Amino acid sequence: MAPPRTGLKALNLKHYILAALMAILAVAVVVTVFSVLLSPARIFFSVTNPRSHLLVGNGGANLTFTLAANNTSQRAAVWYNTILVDVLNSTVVTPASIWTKADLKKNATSLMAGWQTRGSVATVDATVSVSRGSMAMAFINGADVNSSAFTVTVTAVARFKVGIAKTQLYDINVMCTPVIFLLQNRSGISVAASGANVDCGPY
Ligand SMILES: *[C@@H]1O[C@H](CO)[C@@H](O)[C@H](O)[C@H]1NC(C)=O
Ligand SMILES: *[C@@H]1O[C@H](CO)[C@@H](O)[C@H](O)[C@H]1NC(C)=O
Ligand SMILES: *[C@@H]1O[C@H](CO)[C@@H](O)[C@H](O)[C@H]1NC(C)=O
Ligand SMILES: *[C@@H]1O[C@H](CO)[C@@H](O)[C@H](O)[C@H]1NC(C)=O
Ligand SMILES: *[C@@H]1O[C@H](CO)[C@@H](O)[C@H](O)[C@H]1NC(C)=O
Ligand SMILES: *[C@@H]1O[C@H](CO)[C@@H](O)[C@H](O)[C@H]1NC(C)=O
Ligand SMILES: CC(=O)N[C@H]1CO[C@H](CO)[C@@H](O)[C@@H]1O
Repeated sequence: MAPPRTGLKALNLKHYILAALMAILAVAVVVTVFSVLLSPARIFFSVTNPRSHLLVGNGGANLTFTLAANNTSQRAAVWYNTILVDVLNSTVVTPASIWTKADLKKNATSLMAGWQTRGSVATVDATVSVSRGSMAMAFINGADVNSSAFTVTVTAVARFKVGIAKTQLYDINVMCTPVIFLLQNRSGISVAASGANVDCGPY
């Protein structure tokens, strides 16, 4: 009975060594994957279709745009825990800048609906209501919305996923400027064009 037992022991030992080696390899692979991956998992935000409508009822205006996020990573999916979007009444962030929070239209196909797959572009529609008489009216500042340039900021918290491995939460802060919310209508003038799309960058 002794020899088979020895054989078994030897076999077990081999298994242990193999298992240990594989564990080390697996850890090495995971570490490499993450250190190489985290920087390429870059998300490029842009403001598309910026436009404004004057409101007849209250003399204010609605600023609308679509925020697009291009996940250029070929390996990592991204999930947004929170996304906050603000519009500033200037192209620079100064103490005099007026900030207004944009409402994001969340639905089953928007940017915030779930995991954004690798190498894909996802969008969410945003609206800012500027009403006459409020501080927010300083946005328009008596000037033509056509010629006023604004800044959109995006503050997000996101998690990345490679295979089944998920990362911790990361902060994303980008600024898109100058954004011109091209006026769509005034006194019966109806304009189809939107302002130019604007790429966002870190700030
Ligand atoms: C303006 O925006 C508000 C809130 O975002 C919305 O309820 C309203 O319907 C919009 N009005 C027009 C004319 O687009
Ligand atoms: C997203 O990024 C990729 C890679 O840089 C690029 O080829 C593609 O055109 C971008 N998509 C959009 C809609 O900008
Ligand atoms: C933004 O609003 C503030 C406060 O009303 C004002 O002082 C400033 O001039 C405005 N900026 C622009 C570019 O209109
Ligand atoms: C959902 O949101 C996306 C992006 O904001 C928009 O393109 C789409 O039309 C919306 N779908 C519905 C059903 O509202
Ligand atoms: C705003 O700009 C558009 C495009 O240049 C133009 O067609 C439109 O008449 C302008 N609106 C006003 C009120 O000037
Ligand atoms: C501009 O368009 C909005 C929404 O389409 C509408 O509610 C508003 O009455 C229009 N304003 C003028 C001056 O035509
Ligand atoms: C719209 C958009 O997301 N464009 C970006 C796509 O990714 C490249 C880099 O891979 C950027 O240069 C673009 O600005």
